[in-house]
Amino acid sequence: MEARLYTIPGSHPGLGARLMLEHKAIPYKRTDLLPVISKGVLRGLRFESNTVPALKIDGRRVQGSRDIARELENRRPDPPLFPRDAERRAAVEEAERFGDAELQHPIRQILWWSLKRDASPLRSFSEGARLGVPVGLAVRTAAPIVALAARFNESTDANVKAALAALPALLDRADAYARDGVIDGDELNAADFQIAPSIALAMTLDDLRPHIESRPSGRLARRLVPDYPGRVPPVLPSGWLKPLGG
Ligand SMILES: N[C@@H](CCC(=O)N[C@@H](CS)C(=O)NCC(=O)O)C(=O)O
Repeated sequence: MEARLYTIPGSHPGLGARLMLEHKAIPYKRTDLLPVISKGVLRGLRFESNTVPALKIDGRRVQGSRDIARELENRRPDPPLFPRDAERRAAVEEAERFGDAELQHPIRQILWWSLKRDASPLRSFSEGARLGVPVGLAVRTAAPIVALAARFNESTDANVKAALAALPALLDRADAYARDGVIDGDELNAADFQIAPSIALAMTLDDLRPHIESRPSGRLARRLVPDYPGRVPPVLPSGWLKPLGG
Protein backbone atom coordinates (compact mmCIF):
# COMPACT_ATOMS: atom_id res chain seq x y z
CA MET A 1 0.00 0.00 0.00
CA GLU A 2 1.29 3.46 -0.82
CA ALA A 3 -0.05 6.19 1.41
CA ARG A 4 0.68 9.88 1.89
CA LEU A 5 -1.10 11.96 4.51
CA TYR A 6 -1.44 15.71 4.12
CA THR A 7 -1.94 17.55 7.37
CA ILE A 8 -1.19 20.81 9.19
CA PRO A 9 1.10 20.98 12.26
CA GLY A 10 -1.11 20.82 15.34
CA SER A 11 -4.22 19.73 13.40
CA HIS A 12 -6.27 17.55 15.74
CA PRO A 13 -8.12 15.54 13.04
CA GLY A 14 -4.76 15.32 11.23
CA LEU A 15 -3.27 13.71 14.32
CA GLY A 16 -6.30 11.42 14.54
CA ALA A 17 -5.62 10.23 10.98
CA ARG A 18 -1.97 9.60 11.85
CA LEU A 19 -2.95 7.56 14.89
CA MET A 20 -5.40 5.50 12.82
CA LEU A 21 -2.74 4.76 10.18
CA GLU A 22 -0.41 3.69 12.98
CA HIS A 23 -3.15 1.60 14.63
CA LYS A 24 -3.55 -0.25 11.34
CA ALA A 25 0.24 -0.46 10.90
CA ILE A 26 -0.07 1.06 7.44
CA PRO A 27 3.24 2.68 6.47
CA TYR A 28 2.74 6.21 5.17
CA LYS A 29 4.58 9.35 4.25
CA ARG A 30 3.51 12.67 5.68
CA THR A 31 3.46 16.18 4.26
CA ASP A 32 2.81 19.07 6.64
CA LEU A 33 1.23 22.11 5.06
CA LEU A 34 1.03 25.65 6.33
CA PRO A 35 -2.52 26.58 7.34
CA VAL A 36 -4.41 28.60 4.72
CA ILE A 37 -1.73 27.83 2.10
CA SER A 38 -2.93 24.24 2.58
CA LYS A 39 -6.20 25.07 0.83
CA GLY A 40 -4.54 25.92 -2.49
CA VAL A 41 -2.08 23.04 -2.23
CA LEU A 42 -4.88 20.50 -1.70
CA ARG A 43 -6.81 21.85 -4.67
CA GLY A 44 -3.61 21.67 -6.73
CA LEU A 45 -3.29 18.03 -5.69
CA ARG A 46 -6.83 17.49 -7.01
CA PHE A 47 -8.49 16.83 -3.67
CA GLU A 48 -12.20 17.65 -3.75
CA SER A 49 -12.20 19.84 -0.68
CA ASN A 50 -9.62 22.08 0.96
CA THR A 51 -9.21 20.75 4.47
CA VAL A 52 -6.82 18.34 6.15
CA PRO A 53 -6.51 15.49 6.93
CA ALA A 54 -6.30 14.46 3.28
CA LEU A 55 -5.00 11.04 2.35
CA LYS A 56 -3.77 9.70 -0.95
CA ILE A 57 -3.74 5.93 -0.75
CA ASP A 58 -2.90 3.75 -3.74
CA GLY A 59 -3.88 6.65 -6.00
CA ARG A 60 -7.24 7.24 -4.29
CA ARG A 61 -7.93 10.57 -2.60
CA VAL A 62 -9.84 10.52 0.68
CA GLN A 63 -10.57 13.51 2.86
CA GLY A 64 -12.06 14.06 6.28
CA SER A 65 -11.21 12.12 9.41
CA ARG A 66 -14.40 10.04 9.35
CA ASP A 67 -14.05 9.03 5.69
CA ILE A 68 -10.39 8.23 6.28
CA ALA A 69 -11.37 5.92 9.16
CA ARG A 70 -13.71 3.99 6.85
CA GLU A 71 -11.21 3.83 4.00
CA LEU A 72 -8.58 2.37 6.32
CA GLU A 73 -11.08 -0.08 7.80
CA ASN A 74 -12.02 -1.34 4.31
CA ARG A 75 -8.44 -1.70 3.20
CA ARG A 76 -7.13 -3.35 6.34
CA PRO A 77 -9.88 -4.69 8.61
CA ASP A 78 -7.51 -5.78 11.39
CA PRO A 79 -7.06 -4.45 13.95
CA PRO A 80 -10.54 -2.97 13.63
CA LEU A 81 -11.53 0.66 14.12
CA PHE A 82 -15.19 -0.24 14.55
CA PRO A 83 -16.68 -2.99 16.72
CA ARG A 84 -18.18 -5.97 14.87
CA ASP A 85 -21.26 -5.96 17.12
CA ALA A 86 -23.91 -3.71 15.52
CA GLU A 87 -25.08 -2.04 18.73
CA ARG A 88 -21.56 -1.28 19.89
CA ARG A 89 -20.66 -0.03 16.42
CA ALA A 90 -23.60 2.37 16.46
CA ALA A 91 -22.45 3.76 19.82
CA VAL A 92 -18.89 4.23 18.52
CA GLU A 93 -20.15 5.90 15.35
CA GLU A 94 -22.28 8.32 17.36
CA ALA A 95 -19.32 9.21 19.59
CA GLU A 96 -17.15 9.63 16.49
CA ARG A 97 -19.77 11.93 14.92
CA PHE A 98 -19.90 13.96 18.14
CA GLY A 99 -16.12 14.30 18.13
CA ASP A 100 -16.03 15.46 14.53
CA ALA A 101 -19.18 17.59 14.28
CA GLU A 102 -19.43 19.06 17.78
CA LEU A 103 -16.15 18.90 19.66
CA GLN A 104 -13.52 19.68 17.02
CA HIS A 105 -14.52 23.13 15.89
CA PRO A 106 -14.94 25.10 19.15
CA ILE A 107 -11.47 23.94 20.19
CA ARG A 108 -10.11 25.02 16.79
CA GLN A 109 -11.74 28.43 17.24
CA ILE A 110 -10.30 28.88 20.74
CA LEU A 111 -6.81 27.97 19.52
CA TRP A 112 -6.81 30.36 16.54
CA TRP A 113 -8.14 33.19 18.71
CA SER A 114 -5.30 32.58 21.17
CA LEU A 115 -2.66 32.48 18.42
CA LYS A 116 -4.03 35.66 16.90
CA ARG A 117 -3.55 37.34 20.28
CA ASP A 118 0.00 35.97 20.56
CA ALA A 119 1.57 34.01 17.69
CA SER A 120 4.75 33.08 19.55
CA PRO A 121 3.47 29.59 20.64
CA LEU A 122 3.15 28.69 16.94
CA ARG A 123 6.71 27.39 16.89
CA SER A 124 5.87 24.85 19.60
CA PHE A 125 3.15 23.36 17.37
CA SER A 126 5.59 22.99 14.49
CA GLU A 127 8.00 20.75 16.40
CA GLY A 128 8.93 17.80 14.19
CA ALA A 129 6.84 19.18 11.30
CA ARG A 130 7.75 18.35 7.71
CA LEU A 131 6.95 21.67 6.15
CA GLY A 132 9.47 21.76 3.33
CA VAL A 133 10.68 25.18 4.55
CA PRO A 134 12.65 25.94 7.72
CA VAL A 135 10.24 26.02 10.68
CA GLY A 136 11.81 29.28 11.94
CA LEU A 137 11.12 31.00 8.62
CA ALA A 138 7.58 29.66 8.48
CA VAL A 139 6.89 30.88 12.01
CA ARG A 140 8.41 34.33 11.43
CA THR A 141 6.20 34.92 8.41
CA ALA A 142 3.06 33.46 9.97
CA ALA A 143 1.21 36.57 11.23
CA PRO A 144 -0.95 37.07 8.12
CA ILE A 145 -1.63 33.33 7.99
CA VAL A 146 -2.78 33.30 11.61
CA ALA A 147 -5.05 36.29 10.97
CA LEU A 148 -6.59 34.58 7.94
CA ALA A 149 -6.97 31.23 9.72
CA ALA A 150 -8.74 33.00 12.60
CA ARG A 151 -11.01 34.69 10.05
CA PHE A 152 -11.77 31.46 8.11
CA ASN A 153 -12.59 29.68 11.35
CA GLU A 154 -14.76 32.58 12.57
CA SER A 155 -12.69 32.91 15.73
CA THR A 156 -14.38 36.12 16.79
CA ASP A 157 -14.60 37.26 20.42
CA ALA A 158 -18.28 36.34 20.54
CA ASN A 159 -17.75 32.87 19.04
CA VAL A 160 -14.82 32.05 21.29
CA LYS A 161 -16.70 33.23 24.36
CA ALA A 162 -19.57 30.97 23.30
CA ALA A 163 -17.15 28.09 22.59
CA LEU A 164 -15.75 28.39 26.12
CA ALA A 165 -19.26 28.47 27.57
CA ALA A 166 -20.11 25.31 25.61
CA LEU A 167 -16.91 23.48 26.55
CA PRO A 168 -17.99 22.05 29.97
CA ALA A 169 -20.99 20.28 28.41
CA LEU A 170 -18.83 18.96 25.56
CA LEU A 171 -16.27 17.63 28.05
CA ASP A 172 -19.06 16.07 30.14
CA ARG A 173 -20.26 14.25 27.06
CA ALA A 174 -16.77 12.99 26.21
CA ASP A 175 -16.37 11.89 29.85
CA ALA A 176 -19.67 10.00 29.64
CA TYR A 177 -18.49 8.11 26.55
CA ALA A 178 -15.37 7.13 28.49
CA ARG A 179 -17.34 6.08 31.60
CA ASP A 180 -19.76 4.04 29.48
CA GLY A 181 -16.84 2.24 27.81
CA VAL A 182 -17.64 3.57 24.33
CA ILE A 183 -14.14 5.04 24.30
CA ASP A 184 -11.05 4.43 26.44
CA GLY A 185 -11.55 0.66 26.45
CA ASP A 186 -8.95 -2.05 26.00
CA GLU A 187 -9.36 -1.91 22.23
CA LEU A 188 -9.16 1.55 20.75
CA ASN A 189 -11.67 2.55 18.09
CA ALA A 190 -12.41 5.34 15.61
CA ALA A 191 -14.14 7.43 18.29
CA ASP A 192 -11.04 7.29 20.50
CA PHE A 193 -8.94 8.55 17.59
CA GLN A 194 -11.49 11.26 16.87
CA ILE A 195 -12.05 12.56 20.42
CA ALA A 196 -8.64 12.19 22.11
CA PRO A 197 -6.73 14.52 19.73
CA SER A 198 -9.30 17.30 20.24
CA ILE A 199 -9.05 17.01 24.01
CA ALA A 200 -5.25 16.85 23.77
CA LEU A 201 -5.22 20.00 21.63
CA ALA A 202 -7.41 21.79 24.19
CA MET A 203 -4.91 20.73 26.86
CA THR A 204 -2.08 22.53 25.03
CA LEU A 205 -3.68 25.72 26.31
CA ASP A 206 -2.51 26.54 29.83
CA ASP A 207 -5.87 28.27 30.35
CA LEU A 208 -7.79 25.04 29.73
CA ARG A 209 -5.52 22.20 30.87
CA PRO A 210 -6.32 22.45 34.63
CA HIS A 211 -10.03 22.13 33.83
CA ILE A 212 -9.54 19.01 31.73
CA GLU A 213 -6.58 16.90 32.81
CA SER A 214 -8.24 15.10 35.72
CA ARG A 215 -11.39 14.27 33.77
CA PRO A 216 -11.83 10.82 32.16
CA SER A 217 -11.52 12.46 28.73
CA GLY A 218 -8.32 14.21 29.83
CA ARG A 219 -6.85 10.88 30.90
CA LEU A 220 -7.81 9.36 27.53
CA ALA A 221 -6.05 12.25 25.77
CA ARG A 222 -2.89 11.64 27.81
CA ARG A 223 -3.11 7.91 27.11
CA LEU A 224 -3.33 8.32 23.33
CA VAL A 225 -1.40 11.53 22.84
CA PRO A 226 1.06 11.88 25.71
CA ASP A 227 3.18 14.39 23.79
CA TYR A 228 0.92 16.55 21.64
CA PRO A 229 3.29 19.25 20.39
CA GLY A 230 2.30 22.78 21.32
CA ARG A 231 1.90 24.91 24.41
CA VAL A 232 -0.04 28.15 24.73
CA PRO A 233 0.59 30.26 27.85
CA PRO A 234 -2.45 31.90 29.50
CA VAL A 235 -4.06 34.37 27.12
CA LEU A 236 -7.85 34.03 27.39
CA PRO A 237 -9.75 36.71 29.35
CA SER A 238 -10.51 35.36 32.84
CA GLY A 239 -14.17 36.33 32.54
CA TRP A 240 -14.53 34.05 29.52
CA LEU A 241 -13.15 31.13 31.54
CA LYS A 242 -15.79 31.43 34.28
CA PRO A 243 -18.08 28.75 32.78
CA LEU A 244 -15.20 26.31 33.29
CA GLY A 245 -15.18 27.11 36.96
CA GLY A 246 -12.16 29.39 37.14
N1 LIG B 1 -14.13 17.86 10.40
C1 LIG B 1 -13.05 17.80 9.46
C2 LIG B 1 -12.21 19.02 9.78
C3 LIG B 1 -11.33 19.45 8.71
C4 LIG B 1 -10.69 20.79 9.07
O1 LIG B 1 -11.37 21.81 9.28
N2 LIG B 1 -9.36 20.81 9.11
C5 LIG B 1 -8.62 22.03 9.38
C6 LIG B 1 -7.38 21.75 10.21
S1 LIG B 1 -7.77 21.12 11.80
C7 LIG B 1 -8.17 22.65 8.07
O2 LIG B 1 -7.85 21.97 7.12
N3 LIG B 1 -8.10 23.97 8.02
C8 LIG B 1 -7.63 24.68 6.88
C9 LIG B 1 -6.79 25.84 7.27
O3 LIG B 1 -6.49 26.02 8.45
O4 LIG B 1 -6.40 26.57 6.36
C10 LIG B 1 -12.27 16.49 9.64
O5 LIG B 1 -12.34 15.88 10.72
O6 LIG B 1 -11.60 16.07 8.70
